[in-house]
Amino acid sequence: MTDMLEKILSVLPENHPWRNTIAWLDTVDSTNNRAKLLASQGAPEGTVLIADRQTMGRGRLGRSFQSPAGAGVYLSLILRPNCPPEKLMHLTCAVAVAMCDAVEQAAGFRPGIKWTNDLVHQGRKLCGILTELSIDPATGLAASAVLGIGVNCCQEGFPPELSGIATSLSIETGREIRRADVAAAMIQALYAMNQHLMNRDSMMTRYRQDCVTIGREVSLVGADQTVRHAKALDVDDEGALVVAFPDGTSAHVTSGEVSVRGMYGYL
Ligand code: BT5
Repeated sequence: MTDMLEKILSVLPENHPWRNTIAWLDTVDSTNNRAKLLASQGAPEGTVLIADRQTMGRGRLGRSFQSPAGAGVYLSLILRPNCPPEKLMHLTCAVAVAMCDAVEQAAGFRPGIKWTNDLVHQGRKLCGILTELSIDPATGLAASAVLGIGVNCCQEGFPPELSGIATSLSIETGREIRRADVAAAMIQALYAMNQHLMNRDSMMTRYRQDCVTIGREVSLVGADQTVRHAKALDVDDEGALVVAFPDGTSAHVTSGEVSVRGMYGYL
């Protein structure tokens, strides 16, 4: 499988600054687990791990991300922000916009973003993002950020539990998708995002343009599984969803507090 790495490098520009810090893994429990370990051992910014398959691909809040062999790009990137974590509230949103750029580049269509971190097309999910920060206890700064992204590329179908909610780039385009093209586009989009990461306002403006949740009636599912109905009005500059409740009150809710479901389905 090292020829996958060769294929990715053959698509990346020859002078790309992260060329020498990309690794391809045949099987791993989770590229985010491996990247967090490497980050704790001092791996530099721009370290990229890509796996053919994950045995324990992770989503948020203990959920899993199905990562079968040969089907997707399962990628984790290490950044070294070294800034107060409050300055990174928009990071997951910035990654989502970058992944819209990457999909557009590699597959020729621009997906939407289901708040906060799912890329969707025609109402189905084709990419999930899991961002994990590590804070240096001595300085209180974010010593590393591991950005984990899974993109469904070549699946022609999904197991029953995902068949109503998941899709892939090949299903959506009706053509063969080369994972190396997708991976290279992701790396380039993430590099560009990192260059402009502190330009929060323009990142969030782009996020709002891609976010398909704004304007919808949604169900907010709390950690305790309580459900509240609301209308999604906007996304604030820190990535929180601004919602209005039927009683006329409004709130800014974060992805740590609630998940969003559509009133009549996944979106
Ligand atoms: C996510 O969580 O969608 C974040 C997924 C991040 C995966 C990447 S892969 C590389 C890196 N290494 C890791 O271990 N993780 C990252 P969440 O929003 O919690 O969504 C999880 C839910 O998505 C599950 O409960 C399923 O309903 C659904 N799901 C699982 N696998 C899927 C898939 N392959 N495609 C679409 N939906 C999926």
